[in-house]
Amino acid sequence: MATRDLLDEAAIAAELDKLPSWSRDGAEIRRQMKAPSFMAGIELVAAVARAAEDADHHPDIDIRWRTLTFALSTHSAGGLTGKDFELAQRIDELASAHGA
Ligand code: H2B
Repeated sequence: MATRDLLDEAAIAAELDKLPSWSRDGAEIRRQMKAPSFMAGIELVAAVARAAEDADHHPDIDIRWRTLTFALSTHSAGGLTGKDFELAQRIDELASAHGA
């Protein structure tokens, strides 16, 4: 299980290498995706919300019709931790399962 300890730059770069759909923006990582329909996007957001509750780690979510943007940062630590990369990986799996 990932911790909420801040990762150093080398560790962040190594994690990002494993998640090519995500980009770094300062203290957060972000992925934008397009769902097949508005309702498919909403269902994907609901699945991500359940995963976030299970992980006790919550993304910022922006919904614009079919375009979804997820941003992850560990607010309590003030930056990126293993929790962010663990949830990013789970969001990738859910996105694939929802056709996004
Ligand atoms: N989500 C995110 N992204 N960052 C946090 O620091 C955080 C969270 N803290 N979800 C959690 C909940 C914390 O409030 C609980 C008490 O563990």
